[in-house]
Amino acid sequence: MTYPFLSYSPLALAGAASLGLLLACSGLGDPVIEPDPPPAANPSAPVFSAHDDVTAETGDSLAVTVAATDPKGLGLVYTLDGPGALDGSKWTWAPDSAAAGSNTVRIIAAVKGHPEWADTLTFDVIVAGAAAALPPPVAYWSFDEGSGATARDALGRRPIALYGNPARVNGVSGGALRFNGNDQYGESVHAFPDMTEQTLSAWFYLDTLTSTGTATIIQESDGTGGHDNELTINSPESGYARNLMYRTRDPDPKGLHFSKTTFEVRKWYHVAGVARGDTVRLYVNGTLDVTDVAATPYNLAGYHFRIQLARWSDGGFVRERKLKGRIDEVKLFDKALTAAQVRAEWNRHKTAAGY
Ligand SMILES: [Ca+2]
Ligand SMILES: [Ca+2]
Repeated sequence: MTYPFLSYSPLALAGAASLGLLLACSGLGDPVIEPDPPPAANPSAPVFSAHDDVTAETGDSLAVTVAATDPKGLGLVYTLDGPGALDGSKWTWAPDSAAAGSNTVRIIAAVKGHPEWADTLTFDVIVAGAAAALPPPVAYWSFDEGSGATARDALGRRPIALYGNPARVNGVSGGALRFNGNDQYGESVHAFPDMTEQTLSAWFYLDTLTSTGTATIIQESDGTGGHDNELTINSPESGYARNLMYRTRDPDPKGLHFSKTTFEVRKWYHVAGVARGDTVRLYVNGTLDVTDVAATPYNLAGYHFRIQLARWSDGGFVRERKLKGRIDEVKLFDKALTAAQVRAEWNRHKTAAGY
């Protein structure tokens, strides 16, 4: 008996709806005062699908089509609040240098004759370029002090003590540190802050390879095996390609992220590890290299040990991984930089880096 009931129920509903319409029509002559339903609840109102933020360089020509639904086929009118131009539902913009930074674009779709039936789509366009706006870092070691046994943090919170007197040399911007891969490294009693998003950005130059090959640029550990946060250059001597390893604080292998790009000695490179939610992106020389997506968000918080520079150490669990070469302009952000923002960091120093 259940089956016929279910089969006929749509017809029953349609009949009820038609009856309701007839009853409403029959009452047209009577004054009926009812409150307007909120626009979002109106089934005739359009609905935009979500749209991600957009990144661009100055000089790019952007074109984004953002059609909303038209549930009743009544026709939509699109209007724009923000930069660029709108032709129907197609938004275009060629940002110049004055637009560098974050720009809010708002597009409204309204039903013709019913402007109160509308939906609004908002997205951000981050424009890179010479004056691209990066968020403030939470730590920034420029190595521009010129002398002394401390690598100064521009934010003042996380100075790194230097051991073995690493050389002060020219970097991609001002000074850099050159480590001998033996007894020279940096260590801070301070740690990274807990983060929900992260970008670890650094420039490095390998002079030669050490006996084990693997060379850590910067690392912050948790005092026990695994679960560290680091940028390390792997090596064939240790069974890897000579690629970048960016680690989030997750158990292996979830925490391990490897670049496709491999590196040569005696060249400057820029690398960035970016984590936000369930997505990690690695960038090499301003270009997206790898995207890793996990089933659950990556971890960037937890128990912290000390920051290491040019070596790897996890308290009593020391593997060294000393770097023989140069490190410059190391920056830690508690934001996931956009592709355009990473590219801006690359563009800023690539000429001095020999590109
Ligand atoms: Ca520098
Ligand atoms: Ca650890």
